[in-house]
Amino acid sequence: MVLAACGGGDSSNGDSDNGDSDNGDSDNADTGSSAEWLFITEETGEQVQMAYANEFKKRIEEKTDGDVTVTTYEFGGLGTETDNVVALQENTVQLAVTSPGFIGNTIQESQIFGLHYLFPDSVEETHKILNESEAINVDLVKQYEEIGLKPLSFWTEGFMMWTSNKPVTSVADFENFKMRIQGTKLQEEAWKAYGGTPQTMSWGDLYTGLENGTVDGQDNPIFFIADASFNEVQDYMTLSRHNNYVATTTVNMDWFEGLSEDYQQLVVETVEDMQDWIFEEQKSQNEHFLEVIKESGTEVVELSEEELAEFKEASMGVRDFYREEVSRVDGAILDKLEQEIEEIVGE
Ligand code: 6CS
Repeated sequence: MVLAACGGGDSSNGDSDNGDSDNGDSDNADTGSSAEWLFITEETGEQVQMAYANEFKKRIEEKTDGDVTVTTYEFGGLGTETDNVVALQENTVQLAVTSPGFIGNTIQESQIFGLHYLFPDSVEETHKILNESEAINVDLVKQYEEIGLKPLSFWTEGFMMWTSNKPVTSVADFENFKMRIQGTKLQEEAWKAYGGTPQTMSWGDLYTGLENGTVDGQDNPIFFIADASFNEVQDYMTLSRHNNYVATTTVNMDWFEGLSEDYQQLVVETVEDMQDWIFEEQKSQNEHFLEVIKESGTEVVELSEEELAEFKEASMGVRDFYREEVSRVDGAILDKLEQEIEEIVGE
């Protein structure tokens, strides 16, 4: 393997013919012959997940002096977000950025990230928790490994905010509010706890769904709301910070274990090094797009301490639902994570 810092190339968004590719199996890695690794995300253009995949591509291709080509695929390149999970399990792609809202029906425990107000009101502290938590990086990882997937890192795409066509600042405002969800039962329960009516929808259909009133609102990080132009069809964005959008860099386990030790180390090190890089990337995109939304005329609403407290209180019962109806380990991962969060926030 060559680890010289030269070469590299432009990102390709899934436009290569991968029919003849070998996927970096150990033989190729050992002999140094060329390999192609396919990397799928749930986003498009320069959105955070694609920025991540293209940065990973750049770093790997540079470090292997072009012996490995990483081909990145945008959302839709291989089907829906849930098709991405199947493609990863079947090794049709080797790497993916996955979200709990889509992989949560396959790995129940990952729905933990759908719990509102679980993480602190600081994206920096959330970054630290995602990097250091044993509950996440050891216990939750085991749940993925049981079905042949290996998460290499968990990282935030930023706070989630809800949008609407009327001000939504109290639990009562959610009564009969048709809220778009990605599709897990935890997400369903989370909005029902406020009196809302959750409705599953792919983000590819969401702009139209909001425009024609099939749904009344949605939640996402700021960069995504603006880049997908949801603000064009929503009058209000509430800085609800009810959740952090946690993305997971995930690989097919058999593929990863088939790589030479050098290549395994290269992948792990690159992903580790990218944790701070992606943190800064999401931060800058979210800051930039907040201004874009303000300028677009969509009203940005702050919640008072009292309003926030009402939502937090209403959300707490969903943790019991997670423990009793979702978790396969009786909520043990949540118990540990809550403790770790308390320790980190108290530092
Ligand atoms: O709302 C969604 O479904 C999309 N949101 C983000 C931030 N990334 C991908 C996902 O599919």
